[in-house]
Amino acid sequence: MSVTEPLFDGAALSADSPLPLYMQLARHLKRLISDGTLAVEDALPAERDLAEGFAVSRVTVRKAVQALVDEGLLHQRPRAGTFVAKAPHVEQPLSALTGFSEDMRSRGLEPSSRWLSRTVAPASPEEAMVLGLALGEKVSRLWRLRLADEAPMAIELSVVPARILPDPLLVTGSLYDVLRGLGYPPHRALQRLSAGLLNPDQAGILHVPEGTPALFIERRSFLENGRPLEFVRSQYRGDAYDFIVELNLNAPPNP
Ligand code: 16G
Repeated sequence: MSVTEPLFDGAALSADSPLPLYMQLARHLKRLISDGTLAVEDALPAERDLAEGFAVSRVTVRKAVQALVDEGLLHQRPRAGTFVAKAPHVEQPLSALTGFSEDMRSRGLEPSSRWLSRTVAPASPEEAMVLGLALGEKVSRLWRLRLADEAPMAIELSVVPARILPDPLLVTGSLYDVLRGLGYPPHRALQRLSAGLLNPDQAGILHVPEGTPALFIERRSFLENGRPLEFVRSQYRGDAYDFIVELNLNAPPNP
């Protein structure tokens, strides 16, 4: 499908803005992807039409499109054009305790993260209860957008006792690698999955339309000695993930 009319919004770009025109155009196209005007696999109009429609140069259009290709939001097919990219589709077994980075690498996808925030602060009553902390004890909170091959996959808020992870800045790539390096490898986890719809903020961060179905996952991980290690709340794009469970006859009941 090809989209034209609602795309060319004369007010979207302003010569008075301090933001370069190509960034304004990229931001506008991003918004059209987030609000569903441009859906997955929609073709972008030709470079020439975009340049005319927005009254900018073709170089500006090229730079804006390239920025979105680099972010994984658009992809280009030789001789066919530029299309809204689909998130990679991942099938994830629920029985293995692995981290996002290793999961993506094992599928040949390059994991990355964008920080939404990272703080050290006293645990909330809920965090203190889940992580078995005394009131006032500190936690490191890592709120990240997780990407695979530059495509947004999930939003994840990981909370770890500060006495285990004193500084979230230690985490530049994989949290689990850092925890293992500090001598705190995750040993066991409990996970709760539920279905839901992304709120406008979450949808904006994941670059999908508001109300897109998602999987909400809570994970509590423990050390070998049974002490709580992390409490994670995440929202996974429903179109990007299948979670697979193996069922065995006569398996022992859950603890
Ligand atoms: C996964 C885990 C999350 C963990 C993260 C570590 C689920 C639902 N969650 O996303 O609990 O904190 O991996 O990933 O699987 P990292 O080592 O790449 O930072």
